Amino acid sequence: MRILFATGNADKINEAAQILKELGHSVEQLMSEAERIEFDEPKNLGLEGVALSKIEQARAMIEGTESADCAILVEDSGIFLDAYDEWPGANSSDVEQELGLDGILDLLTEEQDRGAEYRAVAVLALGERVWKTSGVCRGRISAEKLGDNGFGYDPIFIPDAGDGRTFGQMLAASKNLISHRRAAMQALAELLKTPSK
Ligand code: ITT
Repeated sequence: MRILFATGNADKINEAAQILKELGHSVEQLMSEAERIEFDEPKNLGLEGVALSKIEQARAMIEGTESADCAILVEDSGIFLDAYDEWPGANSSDVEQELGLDGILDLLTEEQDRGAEYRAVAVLALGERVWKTSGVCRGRISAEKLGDNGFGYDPIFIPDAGDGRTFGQMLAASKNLISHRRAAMQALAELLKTPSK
């Protein structure tokens, strides 16, 4: 299936495209950089609320255009720190920009719980049909920034399913085998095999 991903985050597109390609789907960005619109993101509704809101906005945007018959994908994701009652969650992007990864590391003292997880909610719409899935990747926050790969919080996130390195130290192909995005996209690909809503 040809899937148009409504996102301004090129890293998310690359990861989703790599994962979904293996599962028989192609992924392209819905709008070019020039056409890019800022989605209204009701972050107080959490990842799922934001994703459902974004899919409605994306659907309204393509109505009457040549993309109207295509499958549209949105995904909202974030990191949740055990020590901070699931913060920053849906606000991960803003918090990353405001504090930086050094600021996040400064918030975690040696005694504090370093457990964390990435979560992703993916929503795909095709005509009137809508599919929703989610994925989680458990791990912990490292003591220092390590590695330049990936994006966002990857240099400070050590996945439990890995070998002790941060996502920032891992190749994209290795991250994509165990990430929250992999889990959400794989579940989506499974659902697309069935006609369920
Ligand atoms: P769109 O809303 O345009 O899709 P965005 O980057 O703003 O792009 P989100 O609102 O879903 O996307 O915010 C996701 C943020 O969560 C992202 O900017 C990172 O800070 C963090 N994040 C999510 N998945 C991540 C991953 O795989 N690796 C590192 N950081 C991630």
